[in-house]
Amino acid sequence: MSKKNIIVTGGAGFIGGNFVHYMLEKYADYRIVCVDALTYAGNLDTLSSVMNNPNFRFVKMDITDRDSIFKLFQEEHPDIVVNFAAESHVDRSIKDPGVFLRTNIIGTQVLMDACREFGIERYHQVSTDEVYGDLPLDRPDLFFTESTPIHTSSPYSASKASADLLVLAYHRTFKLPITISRCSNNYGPYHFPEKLIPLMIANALADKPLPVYGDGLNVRDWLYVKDHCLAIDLIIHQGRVGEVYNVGGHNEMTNIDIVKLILKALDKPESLITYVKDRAGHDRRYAIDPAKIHKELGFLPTTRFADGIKMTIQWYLENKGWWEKILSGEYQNYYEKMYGDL
Ligand code: NAD
Ligand code: TDX
Repeated sequence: MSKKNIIVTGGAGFIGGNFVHYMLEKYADYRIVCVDALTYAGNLDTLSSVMNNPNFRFVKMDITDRDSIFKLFQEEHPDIVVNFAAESHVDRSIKDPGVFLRTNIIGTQVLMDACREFGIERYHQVSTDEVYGDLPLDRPDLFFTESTPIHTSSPYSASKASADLLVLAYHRTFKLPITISRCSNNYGPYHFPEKLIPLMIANALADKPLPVYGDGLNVRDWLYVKDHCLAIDLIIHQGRVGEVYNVGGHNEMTNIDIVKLILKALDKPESLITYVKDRAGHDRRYAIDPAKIHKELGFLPTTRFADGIKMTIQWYLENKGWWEKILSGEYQNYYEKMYGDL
């Protein structure tokens, strides 16, 4: 495999951070340039072990800052761009949609304009299954395929879907060599503790109430983050230009079952479970049909949920410093606003 220079945006976040580690471990001769604005969700601690790696460069930069992004492309001439940078939390998009539109849509445009200007082998957009909206609980036979119509529920998913449409338009109109992946819910190390699994682990360890939205019966399709990294690795090297690939592993679980499993693993009582007001517009069920990526690229998840969740809980137990620092900082203001009356 020839040497590549890859710009990874959002690499100080959860999935982007895992992807940086994955790529540096797998490809000894690749150069990875991480571009991240270090918003509340970006954390340099996630990258501390690779900061001195000669194949790695970190650049603090906002993807909506056109001049700086163009200068960086001029300097780096990347072969591949993988865009993870995004505002990613649905609840925050309900409280304040503006920044979601700016980063998720305009940021995508800026990156693709830079790719057009300086040339690119591949621009990869990391999207989400949320662009398909949701499925009813009483139709377990239904799954999202790549041809399921876009039908978004939250400002977050609408911004991601808008970006996807823009990416497809740049391919058709400007022949930009793009691919898009739409993955189901990820879990694993470095997951910011505002999202379901790490939030429940952190609260259970602190004997705090576990806030479950609505009836707790909403279903998500969980994939271990390293398997998402593997899927993107396959797509950027072997995926067909212009194509969308769904990524998932057929692992549907209700929220309440996940919460109970975490409590059991940590030997904490179910009395900590507290049902709270439902999320506005709350999607009922996500379920990915991953047949295309399996058939075309041979993708199959390598980590079963039973193992992945154990490894994840263990990681949070062994890396308290990583998440306790977050809980003591700016995130705490958000938590107060979101769950203050608990
Ligand atoms: P995250 O919130 O943990 O990380 C996002 C990163 O992007 C942070 O490091 C943040 O600092 C950075 N960022 C935000 N705005 C920026 C800007 N304007 N310029 C530069 N950097 C900026 O998110 P995540 O969960 O790792 O998600 C990564 C991507 O994967 C997102 O595009 C998300 O839509 C998608 N996705 C996530 C999931 C999931 O389960 N978490 C599932 C499918 C798809
Ligand atoms: O406190 C909570 N209580 C609760 O019941 C939180 C934070 C969540 N939930 C529920 C809402 C969802 O049904 O748990 C489920 C998962 O919630 P999140 O972790 O917020 O994830 P979700 O909304 O499913 O979106 C995630 O997957 C798709 C990512 O955050 C997105 O970035 C990705 O696109």
